[in-house]
Amino acid sequence: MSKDRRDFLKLSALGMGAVGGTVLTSCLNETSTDTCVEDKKRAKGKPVVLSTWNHGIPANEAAWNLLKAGKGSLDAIEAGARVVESDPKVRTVGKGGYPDREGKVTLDACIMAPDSGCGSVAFLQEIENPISVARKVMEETPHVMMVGEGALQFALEQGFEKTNLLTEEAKKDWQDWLRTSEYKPKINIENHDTIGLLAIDAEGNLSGGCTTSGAAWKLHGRVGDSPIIGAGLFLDNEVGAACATGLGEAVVRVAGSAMVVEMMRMGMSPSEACKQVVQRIYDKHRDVKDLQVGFIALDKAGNYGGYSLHPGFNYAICNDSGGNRMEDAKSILTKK
Ligand code: SD4
Repeated sequence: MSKDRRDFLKLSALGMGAVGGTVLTSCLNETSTDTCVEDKKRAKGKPVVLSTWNHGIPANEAAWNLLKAGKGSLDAIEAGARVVESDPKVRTVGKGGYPDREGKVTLDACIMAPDSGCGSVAFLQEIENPISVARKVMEETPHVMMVGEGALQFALEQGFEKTNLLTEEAKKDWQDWLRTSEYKPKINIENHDTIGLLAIDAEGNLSGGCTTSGAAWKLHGRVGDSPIIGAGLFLDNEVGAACATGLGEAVVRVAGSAMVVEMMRMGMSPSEACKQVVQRIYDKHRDVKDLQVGFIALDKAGNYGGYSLHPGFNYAICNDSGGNRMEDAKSILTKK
């Protein structure tokens, strides 16, 4: 890395520290201030981690181990996401993820911290753990989002190594797909889609992450909702956190995760807030036969929930009261 670039990154990161380090303590009005203080008390000392789909179980386990050891929610989120990114059997995240129609695996990820600091990478190739690159973007640069070649260059400068993300199994499926080359996103792909994770630590602080290889067989260069702060992931440490899975184009149209958090701010429970946003997506799309979206949300008090458009979406929840287990989300549509 050139000296100029190194100095720029260092100085800018210092500048960000000053802004990002500000602890958000205010609530909207006097009444909600009381509520926030109350909720903080209840959440303190009671970590929770919540993740999308079945691969949420191993992700939660890694995150939980750190939370129980007293680590912050941001470290827990990164650790949980990395487990799934590095699992070559998962076809929708990281190494082993399905490629685009040109046979290239391109990854999208973002992370968000309790102080509303955030980092994101999109259209990143040949790097196994984009969640960690996203964290570096947040911590080492003045930026929020880096894409493509620039993001890869940054990752290499930060010490990440190039790796082949296209496994033989994923390549074979891609070659089978090439025979028809029909682009039709499948809903609930093999029941293990994008991983979105939300956590609250023993201090009552929220963090979140989202990481994916995106829609299988997408156009080369396509980016979904997952790395977009406000769409695939959003949190406000005074209120709660939310993340999305499913067809990213539909989630982006309604600023999905930000909307879920705002609905919680207005007083809705996590699952009611998720339901409202799924309903909004439903109302805006004429044909929802092949459209799946799902949200999970966690509020400041440690309450959680999820909702999807079609049945089939589930999430992994881990807390002191019930251990690490799967729960089915409710859906707006029912099985025919
Ligand atoms: C995307 N939301 O790229 C991601 C992928 C996903 O179910 O979650 N698919 O649109």
